[in-house]
Amino acid sequence: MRQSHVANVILGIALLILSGTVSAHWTSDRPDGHAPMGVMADHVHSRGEWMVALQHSRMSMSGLRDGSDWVSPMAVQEDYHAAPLGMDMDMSMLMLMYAPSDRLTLMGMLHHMDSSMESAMHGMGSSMETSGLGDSFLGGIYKALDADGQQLLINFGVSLPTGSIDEDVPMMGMDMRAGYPMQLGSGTYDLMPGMTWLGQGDHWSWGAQAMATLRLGSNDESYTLGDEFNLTAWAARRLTSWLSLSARLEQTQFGNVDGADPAMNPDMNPAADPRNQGGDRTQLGVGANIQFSGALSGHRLGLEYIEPIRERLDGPQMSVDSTVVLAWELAW
Ligand SMILES: [Cu+2]
Repeated sequence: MRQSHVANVILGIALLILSGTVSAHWTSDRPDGHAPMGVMADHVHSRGEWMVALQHSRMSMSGLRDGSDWVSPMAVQEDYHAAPLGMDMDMSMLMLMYAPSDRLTLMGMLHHMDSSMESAMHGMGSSMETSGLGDSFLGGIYKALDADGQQLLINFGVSLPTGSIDEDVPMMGMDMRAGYPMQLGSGTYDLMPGMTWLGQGDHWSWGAQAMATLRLGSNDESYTLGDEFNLTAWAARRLTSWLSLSARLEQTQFGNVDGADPAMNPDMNPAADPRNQGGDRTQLGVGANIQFSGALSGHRLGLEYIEPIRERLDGPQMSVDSTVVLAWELAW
């Protein structure tokens, strides 16, 4: 499988860096002590420490792919009434972390979603919007190993179905159920197990994380979103005491919808077709982390820009152009 090649290359690079310089003890007290902002649950805190974070991300999509090939909206409208042209998904996140011990950090996340999608239908354009509370997350990070400038973390948690899955949008004078990507949540409790490996040298740091999203049962609209598997690896260079730059590779695999929402017409739009939701995507991210000191000690800012370098989509399905993640963090 192609993705295991990617994983091997990433691990190979990481091991090369590792064999060079390793500092005595891993510390989060440097700008690259937190992973690039697109990586969640990448670090633990010291006993009694709290952290709050606000994050905003925007994923922009345009164009349609079937497999890796582009498909025109005209061709899609031979099989569907409408063809999606593009979509923007804005996600705001509020996160709280607390460490009851040096080994265990607990975390919770709330999300707010804002999505808009443009479609072409019989030569006319239409747009729809959905907005509201997304799914929530409760979980933790357990520090299993901490030696030789490296840490091994065990991630665990559950995504709670607080996001709506019955968002309707007006279309041609009627209220119609918006497609799967426009819904605000999964509608199911989702287990999110994972593992994170971190390493640090004098000027470099690196890490890798594997994370799964496993959907339990089916939701109130009689379907289950596909499981997701995410593998990412990064390297960061500390340029000054307050600034680091990062590069990151990410491989994501996501399954098709099992079952179907009876309120959606799968012939209407590929976004409402349960067979057109799966695929896999390889992405490259570049980012910057800033750690403040003095009067602003405890504050951090981070920015990451992520772009696909390869997509294979069960299509026709909208292709991702880019994702931008901006975050502010405060620990005390
Ligand atoms: Cu934190």
